[in-house]
Amino acid sequence: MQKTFVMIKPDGVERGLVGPIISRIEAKGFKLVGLKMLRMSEEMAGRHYAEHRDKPFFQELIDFITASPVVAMAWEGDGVVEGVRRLMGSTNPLEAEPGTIRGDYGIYISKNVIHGSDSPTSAERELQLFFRPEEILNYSRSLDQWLF
Ligand code: D4T
Repeated sequence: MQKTFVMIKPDGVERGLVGPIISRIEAKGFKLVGLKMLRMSEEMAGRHYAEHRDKPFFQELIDFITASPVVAMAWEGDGVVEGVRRLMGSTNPLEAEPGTIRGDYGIYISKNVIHGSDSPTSAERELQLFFRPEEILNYSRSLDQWLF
């Protein structure tokens, strides 16, 4: 079954949006298989956002993501990578559709509340960065027959 990495960013944590965001992904039917809260180090943030190292917004991004704790999660389900991206909405919250997480909860691209892997390959890399193998759980829910 496909897995993806999702992170509630420091703005989402400090604004008390952890519960509402998790509720939306749970209500969709995806399965939570890993969860932790942590404060990212500069080194870890640099690895997570390595593809943006040469962008003008890189240092601002690192300062923001390390400023306060984040909630890191592993979610599972058929099509979960694309499914979570659609629940999140566009990167720029002002362009994200109302009804999406960023569309409902954000204004600025630099404070867009949530991260979700953009491909199965990124998901694998990001899950490995945040979780040890034994921290991602394998279990079945009695309602899986209605969702999967
Ligand atoms: P993340 O990776 O946070 O889920 O965002 P996206 O996948 O939707 O978008 P991204 O990789 O293009 O951007 C990563 C991260 O950088 C911030 N950002 C982006 C920013 O502060 N200024 C900018 O101009 C851009 C393009 C927001 C998300």
